[in-house]
Amino acid sequence: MTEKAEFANLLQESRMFEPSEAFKAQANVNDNSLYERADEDFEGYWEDRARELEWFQPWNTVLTWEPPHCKWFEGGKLNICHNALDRHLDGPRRNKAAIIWEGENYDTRTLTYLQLHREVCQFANVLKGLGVKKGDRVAIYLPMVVEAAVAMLACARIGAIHSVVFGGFAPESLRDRINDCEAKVLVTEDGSTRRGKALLLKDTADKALEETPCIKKVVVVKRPYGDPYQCTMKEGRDLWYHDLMAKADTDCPCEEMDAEDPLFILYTSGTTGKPKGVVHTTGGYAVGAHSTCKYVFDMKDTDIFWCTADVGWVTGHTYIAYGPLMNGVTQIMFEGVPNHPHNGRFWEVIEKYRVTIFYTAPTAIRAFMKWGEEIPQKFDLSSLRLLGSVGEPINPEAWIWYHTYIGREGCPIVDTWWQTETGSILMSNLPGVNGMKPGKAGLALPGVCIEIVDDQCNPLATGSGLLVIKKPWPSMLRTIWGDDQRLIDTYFSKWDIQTYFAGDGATRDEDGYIMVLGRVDDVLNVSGHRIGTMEIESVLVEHPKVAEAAVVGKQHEIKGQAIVAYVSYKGDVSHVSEADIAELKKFVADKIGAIARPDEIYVSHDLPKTRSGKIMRRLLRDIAEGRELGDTTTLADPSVVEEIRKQLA
Ligand code: 7RM
Repeated sequence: MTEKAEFANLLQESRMFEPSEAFKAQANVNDNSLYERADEDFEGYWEDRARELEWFQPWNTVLTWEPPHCKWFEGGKLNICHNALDRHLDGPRRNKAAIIWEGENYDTRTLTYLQLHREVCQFANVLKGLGVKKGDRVAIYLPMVVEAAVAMLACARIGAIHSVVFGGFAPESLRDRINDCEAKVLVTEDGSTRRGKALLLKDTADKALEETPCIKKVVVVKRPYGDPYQCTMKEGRDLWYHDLMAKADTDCPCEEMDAEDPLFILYTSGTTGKPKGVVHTTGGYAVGAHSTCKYVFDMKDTDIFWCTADVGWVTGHTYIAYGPLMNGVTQIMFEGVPNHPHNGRFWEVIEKYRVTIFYTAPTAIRAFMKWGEEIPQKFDLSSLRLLGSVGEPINPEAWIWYHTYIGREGCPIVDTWWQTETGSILMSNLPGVNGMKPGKAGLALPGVCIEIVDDQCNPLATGSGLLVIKKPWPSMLRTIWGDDQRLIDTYFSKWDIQTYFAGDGATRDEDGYIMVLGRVDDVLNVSGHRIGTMEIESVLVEHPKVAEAAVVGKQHEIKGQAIVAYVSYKGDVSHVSEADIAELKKFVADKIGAIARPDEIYVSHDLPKTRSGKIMRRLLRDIAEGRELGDTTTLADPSVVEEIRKQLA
C-alpha cells in the first residue's frame, strides 16, 4: 500500500500517542497536579494562575457569579501591557527579541522587549495626544505588521478598548464595526501586498469612513513600498504614524486597570445577520492568555513561538499580541501566506528562525497534504518540539500527516478547542501530561468545566451531544457590546441561565476524550473562519435581482466547509448567465469580504419551502452535499428542487 493510501485509511484512527519521556522531563507540567488542584479548589486553582502575573494591587474576591455575569479578581489592579512588556525589562529579557517580523516580500524587522516597549509607549502617547482616554474605543484595521501589535498594546497601556477588524473585511463590514462601538480613532495603513497583489487598506477604509461620524482621527502606517500605494490623506483627519511617532515622548506609565475593566471588543459571527461585539476584560483574559501559553504551549524562555493566525481574529489576539509576550518568549509574526512565492514558505520560515512551537489551522495542514510531503522534507524542521492546531476539527488523516511530516513523529500536538467568546484555550491535552488521540481535542483544561449533554442538558459520560460549560472561567466574554440581552439569548438561554452553550456538537469516548464535531447552529466554519449564514443571506437579498436567499455549508476537502447559496430571482430565471452568478459572488465579497464569497450559487424561481413557508435548509444541505433526498412530500412546490438540480454540475 502506498503511503497516500495508508493515510486515506485513517478515518477510524484510534491510537493513543504518548509524549516522549524527553518531552515530559522538560515540560512546565508533567503530572496531574494542576487537575488535582483545580478539582479540590476551583477558585484556589485560578488564584494560583493569577499569581503568575504581576498585579499593582491584589484582588479581594476571586469570583462573583451572578449568571450569566461573572467577575473575576475584583478589587485587583493590573495592566496587561505591563505584564507583556514592562515586567521583562529588569532582567535578561530586556534585549531579547520579542517579535521577529517577516514580511511577505522577505523584509524583516526585529524588536526587542525594550524596543517594543519604547514603540508602545510612544504610540500610547500618540493616542493620548489625539484625545483618546480610558474606556474610549480605537479601531485597528491593519494587516500582519508589527504596528498592529503595537497599537493593541498601546491601547491596553492607557486603558483604551481596541476593536481590531480583520484586514480582509470590506468597507461595509469595517463601517458597521466602527459604528457599533463608536470608535474615535482608526489605525490603518496605506497599502501593502498580499500574494504579490496590491492590498490598499486605506482606500477601503476611506469608503467606510464616509459613514463613520464617530471617527475623529485616522492614523496611517506608511509601508516602505513607495508610490504605487500612495493614498489620499484627508486634511485635519488623517495623520501619518511616523510623523506622530517622531514627536512622541517615550515615557508613558501604565494605567492601573481594574480587573474587570474592558480590554477589547472583537466582532464575531453568530446566527443572526449582525456580528456580535464580544467584550473581554483585563484580569481574567490576561490570566487565561498567560496560563494557556505556559501550560498548553509549554512556553519557556528558550522558545521561538509562531502562531500563523491573523491578529484580526481572536487567535491572533491571545496567541500573538498578548500570551507569548506575557511569557517572555520570542515570537514570529508573519505577514505572508503559505504558498507565496512558493508552497514551502511556512517551512522556510521555520528553518530560518529555528521555530520551536508552531500553531496553525487544519485548513492549512490539508492544503500542505495536497501539495505533498516532498515540500516540507526539503527544509530543516528539527527545531520544532511542539505543534498546535486550532479553528476547526482536525481530521485524523491531517493529524497523522502533521505528526509524521512536520513533527517527524517527535512532537506532541495540542489540538486546542476554544472560541472568540472563551478568550483562551479551554480544551486540549497538556502536552507533557496526557497522550493524544488524532482528531480529538481531548480533555477540558484544569479549572474548566466542560460537559457533553443531551437535548435536555443531561450530562453524557460517553457518546454524542452538545458541548456546554457549567462554570465560568476567567477569560469568559462578559457581554456583547451594547446588547447585554444578546449574551443571554445566544449563550445562556438554551436550558438554564448557568449553562453556557458553545454552539458545537461533540462526542466523548471511554477515556473521557472529547472530539468536537463542529457547529450545530447556522454558523459556517470556512478555513477556520466563522461566518454566519444569515450574514451572507442578508447581503444577497440586498441585490436588486434577489428575492430570497438561503446559505448552507458543504463539506470541502481543504477549507472544511464551502459556502453554497440558493437564491430566488426576481427576474426571469431561464436567462440567468454565468456572469450573473459571478456578479452575485462578487457582490457578497465586496460587502463582507473575500472570506464570505460563496463557492456555489444556484438560482431558482422560488426556494424549497414547506407549505407553512419555512425554507427547508436540511434539504438544501442534502442537495449541496449530493445526498439522496429524503422525504420531499412536505414541499410546497416540488418543481423548485428539479430546477436547482439541473444546475448542479
Ligand atoms: C479559536 C477560534 C470558534 C469555533 C468553535 C468550533 C471551532 C475551534 C476547534 C474547533 C474543533 C478545535 N475561535 N473550533 N477550535 N473545532 N476543534 N480545536 O477558532 O470564534 O473563530 O471559532 O471554531 O466550532 O465553536 S472562533
